[in-house]
Amino acid sequence: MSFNLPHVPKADEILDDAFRQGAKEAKVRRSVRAPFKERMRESEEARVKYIGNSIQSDLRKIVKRFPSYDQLSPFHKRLLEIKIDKDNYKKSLGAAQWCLDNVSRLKLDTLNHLKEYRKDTQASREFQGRVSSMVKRIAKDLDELIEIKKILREFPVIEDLPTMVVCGYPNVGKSTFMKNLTGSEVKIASYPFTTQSILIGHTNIKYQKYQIIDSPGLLDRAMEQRNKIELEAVLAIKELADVILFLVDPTQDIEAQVSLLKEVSSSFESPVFVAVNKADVASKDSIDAAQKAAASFPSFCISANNAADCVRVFQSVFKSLKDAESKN
Ligand SMILES: Nc1nc2c(ncn2[C@@H]2O[C@H](COP(=O)(O)OP(=O)(O)O)[C@@H](O)[C@H]2O)c(=O)[nH]1
Ligand SMILES: [Mg+2]
Repeated sequence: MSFNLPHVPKADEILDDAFRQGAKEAKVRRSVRAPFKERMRESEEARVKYIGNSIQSDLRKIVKRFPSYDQLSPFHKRLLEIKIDKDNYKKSLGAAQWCLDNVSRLKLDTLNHLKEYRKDTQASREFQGRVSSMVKRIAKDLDELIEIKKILREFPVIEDLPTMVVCGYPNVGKSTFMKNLTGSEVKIASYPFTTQSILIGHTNIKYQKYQIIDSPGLLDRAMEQRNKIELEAVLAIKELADVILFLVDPTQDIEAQVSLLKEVSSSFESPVFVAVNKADVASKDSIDAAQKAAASFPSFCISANNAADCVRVFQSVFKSLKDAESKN
């Protein structure tokens, strides 16, 4: 999901724009040929209408185009919560809605009043005072939305698709696996608030589209080495993973890798599959040792350099998920 977020003006900017437009339109009406009172009324009517419309248009864009918190995916909710208080977000959007509703109502009331009591241009002045204070009342909320927009704008684009998260030590072949599975079409998106990024790829099997995610720097080292923000980012990934594929490189330290494997599997609820990689170069002994160490997980033996191996593993993993689902 990527968001099409509007420009969020500050309170002063909203008012300056609105009053400038109102003044411009009022001036045009004042100079037409008509009795003085009639001109004044029409001029003030135009002012009220244009001030109201301008404020309404700014606020409507905000209310319509910012996603409501509840509409966000669990992944995006998590990411958002790393940085901001969700209640603040709800409150700020609520404040914009409140202001929009009140300005709209007051505009209609004032226009009716001006129609009915033709001489009373005082109503226009009152309108201007009241909308000013309404917009000023939400100044802090607008500032908050300006900050939230910066965060939302950087959110990685994640689709609601069956998703495999690939993890394992550095250099075990995760990127190679993704590249061969997706035909090199891997997008890089950054996490907001961390220096880390996530790699997102897609592949199709029998008309179903799948998403594959690698998060270098996050799921390739021990949890205690991660700072709080990185841990939160790990939790966000947790929301995305329908299944985890943990790659083990038997030519590297197996014990350390299996310890990470256990950590990952205990912090995620999703099922974990293991692929012992680099079968083309690793010794038979080391492959056996890796498979034995990971014996409590369903495992494969592959060479990620070989695209057919990658596809086979991917298909078997999702097939066994489907089989498990239909049994339940
Ligand atoms: N021989 C061999 N090399 C592999 C295999 N898979 C990956 N590699 C190599 O291992 C290195 C690290 O791979 P990469 O995909 O970047 O690992 P990542 O850090 O886990 O993403 C690269 O030089 C790859 O070419 C494999 O199955 N066989
Ligand atoms: Mg990589």
